[in-house]
Amino acid sequence: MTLADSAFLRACRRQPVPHTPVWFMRQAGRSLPEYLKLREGVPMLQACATPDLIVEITLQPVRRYGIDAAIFFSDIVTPLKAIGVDLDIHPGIGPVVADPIRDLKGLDALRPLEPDDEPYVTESIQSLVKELGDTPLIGFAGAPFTLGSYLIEGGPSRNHDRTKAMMYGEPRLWHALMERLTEIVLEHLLIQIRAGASAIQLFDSWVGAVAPDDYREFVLPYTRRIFEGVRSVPRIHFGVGTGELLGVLGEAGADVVGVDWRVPLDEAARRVGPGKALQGNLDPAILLAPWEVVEPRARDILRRGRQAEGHVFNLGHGVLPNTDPDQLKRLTDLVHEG
Ligand code: 1CP
Repeated sequence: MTLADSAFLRACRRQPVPHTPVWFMRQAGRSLPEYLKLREGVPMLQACATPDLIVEITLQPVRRYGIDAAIFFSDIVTPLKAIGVDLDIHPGIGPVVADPIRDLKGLDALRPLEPDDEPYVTESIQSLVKELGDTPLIGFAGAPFTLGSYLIEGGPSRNHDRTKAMMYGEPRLWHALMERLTEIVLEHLLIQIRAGASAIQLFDSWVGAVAPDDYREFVLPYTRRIFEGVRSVPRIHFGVGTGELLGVLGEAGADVVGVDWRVPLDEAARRVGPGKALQGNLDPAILLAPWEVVEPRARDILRRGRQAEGHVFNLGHGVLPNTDPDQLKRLTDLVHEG
């Protein structure tokens, strides 16, 4: 097997596979004891700028589970930090922005990302590609809507009220913000691809808050431009609570559409339409139940996934921090055995 022939990249391209490939969102840096040990006393953003740590944390789940792809250890806000936005990641909370963007003046904080703003990204990916051999490395970025939500709200938010208030109430400001974020996200993905990432995932985690027509008007032009700009590798597009958006997400141009646990994969295939592979979609909370509960549900997902033109097994959202790593190992083995 070669990298280009790996089950993961083949499934993304909708080609026949020897077994269903599997990886887990947030597989790096959650429940693994070896991760927690490495991170002791190291703030998150410092870890994300330290190549030795990035490489080791990215490899940990690959060694432990034997999954079909690695995902670069970082966070969606690191390119914003790299251009000087005053933000931090608070343990147990998430990204917190010192000066939320609420007006045109606030946009000044968002200068373009230059190719050499993130030397630690390039260096880490170059080492990882050597270490990983035939295992693909997924690069990623947060999508403009989701990044915009942190910048506008100032931190995590339940309903994204201020974000939507800007989108509906100040559309010119909204579009100007989305334009700037689109260029930053695109450059961040290109930096990862140039360094050797063999696929990318765009996380639009919170875009499920938006109705389909509003998605078309306020979000789609930007996700479309991003996917057009990264045609050289398979592209995965993921959001949470996007059941009603699956059709319009299919129009954004990714090769693979991620599905959360709320819509069964056979139904998701129908909603997304032809010409796409799907990724998903076991509810991460099911892994907190005994294996006897997990097994039939995982098999059901494999069965429904066969209705899609390609299937990458994953969870419907990130691994929960209290997940027993042994459950993920058993799940990986089950998916591989088919
Ligand atoms: O997948 C991996 O294992 C790679 C590491 C990774 C990824 C892909 C991290 C490390 N963050 C992310 C993406 C990310 N970050 C997303 C998209 C994926 C998703 O929806 O889960 C989002 C929305 C964030 C923002 C973020 N960063 C949050 C969520 C806050 C909220 O709004 O609820 C949190 C808690 C963080 C911090 C973070 N990111 C990653 C780690 C290991 C941590 C915890 C760091 C710490 O507290 O020390």
